[in-house]
Amino acid sequence: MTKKTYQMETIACPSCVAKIEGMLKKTTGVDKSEVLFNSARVKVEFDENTITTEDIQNRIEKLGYKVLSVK
Ligand SMILES: [Cu+2]
Repeated sequence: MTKKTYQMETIACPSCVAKIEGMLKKTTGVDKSEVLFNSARVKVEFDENTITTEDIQNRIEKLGYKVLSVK
């Protein structure tokens, strides 16, 4: 399992949290995810053989949230 933290610009409201979490739950290869509203971070544990760091970033950005950095 790989663990990455995606730093977002902002997460505007709790429904954004639900939207991002819902998407990650449905994403094949993602094992665990946590969206931290206050720090605007998304923590993801995933199987790198199934999905890449960039794929996850693209999926988050497709929902309309800019990812500033990943670590
Ligand atoms: Cu929102």
